[in-house]
Amino acid sequence: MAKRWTNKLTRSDVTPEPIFMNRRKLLAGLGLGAGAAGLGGLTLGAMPGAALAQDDMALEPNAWDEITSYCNYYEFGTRKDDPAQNAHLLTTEPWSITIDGLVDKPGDYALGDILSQMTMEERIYRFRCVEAWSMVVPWNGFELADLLDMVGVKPEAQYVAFETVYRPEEMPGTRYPVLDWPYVEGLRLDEARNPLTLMATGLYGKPMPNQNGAPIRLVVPWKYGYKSIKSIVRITLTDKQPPTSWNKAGPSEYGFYSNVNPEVDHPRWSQASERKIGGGLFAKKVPTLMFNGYEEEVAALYDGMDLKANH
Ligand SMILES: Nc1nc2c(c(=O)[nH]1)N[C@H]1C(S)=C(S)[C@@H](COP(=O)(O)O)O[C@H]1N2
Ligand SMILES: [Mo]
Repeated sequence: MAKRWTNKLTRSDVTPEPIFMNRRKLLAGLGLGAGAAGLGGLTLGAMPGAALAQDDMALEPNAWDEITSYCNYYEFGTRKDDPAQNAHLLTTEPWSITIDGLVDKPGDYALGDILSQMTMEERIYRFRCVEAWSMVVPWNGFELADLLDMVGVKPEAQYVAFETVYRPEEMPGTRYPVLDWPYVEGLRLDEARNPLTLMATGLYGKPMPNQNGAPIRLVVPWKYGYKSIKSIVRITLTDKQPPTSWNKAGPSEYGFYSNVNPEVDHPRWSQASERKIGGGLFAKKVPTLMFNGYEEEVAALYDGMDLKANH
């Protein structure tokens, strides 16, 4: 299969130094104090510092250590370093994905059988968390559209729902009701079929580390990071908009679409700029780009839509 989308990223310097930021305030709002949820770390608001021009958003991938040590994977804890500490507990072999709902060929598909039919690519994508930090990640994976074609999507299908594996015995973070487990996410079918939408199985040409969502996760680079659901065990085609974990946890703060948009602030913080992980605490505050820099590729999906109402 031909490569249908090409990166337009160029290189600039990025130096390593992780920072810590979490959703302590939201958790506090849910009645989960830092102690109750086992939280730690420092909550940083927008930091001072000159915003760089958008040309400086030209990108070099973050270091392996940055990508694999500064993670959000709440099933393994809410601190950024918890997943790297705890995710080794997750068994990722054997692995299969149940694909069901409005498809021609529903079933439990062994991951190896899926991969043998997919075209693997490297995609260097910007990755923008709703918490206003960002990285650049060299993913390995295949287009979700190819998997959907493999199983055959029925004409009535309008949405794709995803579910993360839920194994309390392997996931110490699920002792806490931070989210309603299992973690679930969803996309509109046309978003799922967009060539940018990736099912990722690796980083830097190596198998996906557990903390980053082994053995297979979604990557939707124009949306806030929480849409990129990890360790997927179920994909369901449906004609109804599926529930999503962060929307259930905070409906006024996290919508279904969750497109990166510098003009639509989070109710409690600005989304106009972001801190690049690896830039150091007081450097590299950069303006956030519409659709995280993928406007050309995805803006047409939302023609005529009120992006504030549909945040
Ligand atoms: N199952 C699951 N998927 C998840 C999350 C999570 O807590 N659980 N966190 C999300 C959030 S908020 C972000 S920013 C990204 C982080 O991906 P990374 O740790 O590989 O950078 O994963 C997303 N996918
Ligand atoms: Mo995130």
